[in-house]
Amino acid sequence: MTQETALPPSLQVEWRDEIAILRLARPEKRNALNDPTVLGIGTFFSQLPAHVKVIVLDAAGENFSAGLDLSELSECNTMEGVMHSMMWHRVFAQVELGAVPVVAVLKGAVVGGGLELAVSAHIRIAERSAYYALPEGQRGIFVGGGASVRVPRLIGVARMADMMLTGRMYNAEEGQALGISQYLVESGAGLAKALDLSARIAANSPVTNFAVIQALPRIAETNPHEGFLMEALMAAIAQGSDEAKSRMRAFLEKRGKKVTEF
Ligand code: 1HE
Repeated sequence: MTQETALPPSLQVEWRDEIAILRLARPEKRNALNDPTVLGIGTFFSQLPAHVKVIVLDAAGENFSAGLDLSELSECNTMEGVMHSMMWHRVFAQVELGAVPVVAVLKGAVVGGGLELAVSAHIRIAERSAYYALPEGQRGIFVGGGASVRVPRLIGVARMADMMLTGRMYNAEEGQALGISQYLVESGAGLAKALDLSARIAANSPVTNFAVIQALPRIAETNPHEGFLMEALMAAIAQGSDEAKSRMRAFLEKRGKKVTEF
């Protein structure tokens, strides 16, 4: 596949067997997200080769992303504004509810639309330089890339409201304590950690990874009545797979790893 030729210069891809690294590559503009970049992320996710099992979302330079490219804020009318926001929603839904798990490496500015992209990933590794902000409040706009849905899942409505109303920022340590990131590493160590975790994720059964990214968030947000049924159906599908059977047999025959050895 010649996917890289279809992507804008603000995106780079590195293929490492089962792991694909998608890198925001516009450091001179702090990886601000212009339309070609957002659409390019969508193109990347929609053309993912079947052998790829994990995506690492990385960024060139010192910052993950300074959010929406403010130079592109044109005088669009209301409907164009709605459609633009929905374009971001579509692309970030491809990140969150695509075929494979996504591991994001966060550093420096993770702000506005940059935070919206980050929270669409499944695992977030923060380097100590990372900081989080939603400056939409101060710019006279509102979030439009899914933050009102995904950020409160992690930190609650009250904290997000505080970020937007007062311009409050959280540093990497605070973000880790609040649950924005699942891992906190030294500056420069994020990609290595992401590749290490990605190798573990790639070693899982694809059915389990599918269930975790597709079924788990839906079950968690639906009413328990339907959630329990969805869980039971997903559990039966996973257990019935050949891969699950051979993994369980391997453990019972002392060939599989113990939990403490993973
Ligand atoms: C940009 C952008 C951008 C930098 N759009 N060009 N996002 C924001 O409100 C954040 C705006 N950016 C900043 O506050 C700062 O750039 C940073 C704190 C992130 C980094 O500061 P610094 O000192 O490292 O860089 P800089 O000198 O401010 O910026 C370097 C260049 O990047 C400069 O361009 P240059 O041509 O003068 O070199 C900046 O103009 C450019 N740049 N950030 C465009 N965001 C779907 S709705 C989502 C809504 C939002 O995301 S709103 C939040 C927007």
